[in-house]
Amino acid sequence: MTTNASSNGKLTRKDFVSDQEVRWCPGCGDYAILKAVQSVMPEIDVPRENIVFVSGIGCSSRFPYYMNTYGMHTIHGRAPAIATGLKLARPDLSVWVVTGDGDGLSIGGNHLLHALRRNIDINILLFNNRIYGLTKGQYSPTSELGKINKSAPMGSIDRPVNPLAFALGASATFVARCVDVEVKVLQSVLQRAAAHKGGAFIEILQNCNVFNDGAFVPITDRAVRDDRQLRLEHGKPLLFGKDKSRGIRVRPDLTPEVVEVGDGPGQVPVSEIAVHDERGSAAYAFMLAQMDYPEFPAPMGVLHAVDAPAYEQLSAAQIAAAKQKNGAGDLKSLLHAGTTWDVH
Ligand SMILES: Cc1ncc(C[n+]2csc(CCOP(=O)(O)OP(=O)(O)O)c2C)c(N)n1
Ligand code: SF4
Repeated sequence: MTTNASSNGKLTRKDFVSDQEVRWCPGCGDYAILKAVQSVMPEIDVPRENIVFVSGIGCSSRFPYYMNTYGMHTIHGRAPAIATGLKLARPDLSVWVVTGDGDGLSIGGNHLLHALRRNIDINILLFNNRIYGLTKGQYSPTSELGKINKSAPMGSIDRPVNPLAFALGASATFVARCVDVEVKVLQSVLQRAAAHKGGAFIEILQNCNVFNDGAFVPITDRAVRDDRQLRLEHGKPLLFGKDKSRGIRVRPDLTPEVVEVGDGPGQVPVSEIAVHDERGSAAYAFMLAQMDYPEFPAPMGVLHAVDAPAYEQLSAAQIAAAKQKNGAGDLKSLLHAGTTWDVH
């Protein structure tokens, strides 16, 4: 890898573009995500040689080839485990996991769960296209009930996983959702994830225009997205719609309801609209995660961002304490400390 910074010494997006031919289908949402990630890398203030992208298997998992950083294209579903080991061994690295809904939530669900609950300081980007792209259109853990495709000719009877609720259920300390082509929001959330000390989970709604085209159009289409997305901003009321004329009121039992905002008859004053708190309870974040179109607008942005000790820090502190108590240790003498056998 060569460092070819621009004349003022600052890296630009182009410095993060690799020399590999991008092999995604024309029109795939992965291109927009790649561009957004490449643009954010110069901003995260980490030397390029300290950035690593780790992926599993899937179209999305080709990502590390296209980043001019270090990278590992590993085995199906195991990127979180590899990234965990890497971050433990080299806490100075900025480690990014790129995974698909199949890779991360099916075969890799267990690995994703443990990476999140441990709060290891890695950034996990889950590209959710609600289908298996690489293997040509089988249903995935996020496919909708009743979805008809190659592996469910009569419609899927699996209840889908909600990735945000999954991450919150694993006690993730940073949970967000973005859309592939809504680049500004995506970039700002990527920056927030990079700055977060602990595990960051971002679900990115990604269009697979070949096997599941338009899966998110009802909430991402430009003409309707203001009415169907709830853009979360810390400290701001949960308002939506082009003119912010609707909002979310939350009952004491955390049941949300959509209301018309205003001072007229049947309307609710803005003071009664819930104010977004990224640092709020997990129950509040779950409430947001469960909100879905058409009953509710779909929340976008950072749902939850709280502080907790990162796994690699706890691990390093424990190793230091053990060394102080017992000395540096000697692996060979440890291995030979008990009864040993020679196996022939
Ligand atoms: C152990 C193993 N099982 C199954 C597969 C086949 N396989 C490759 S990618 C994939 C799923 C890809 O879907 P997703 O993670 O959603 O990524 P996408 O291609 O949609 O980006 C599967 C089942 C494999 N490569 N290895
Ligand atoms: S199959 Fe779908 S997800 Fe894979 S590259 Fe093509 S459009 Fe993208």
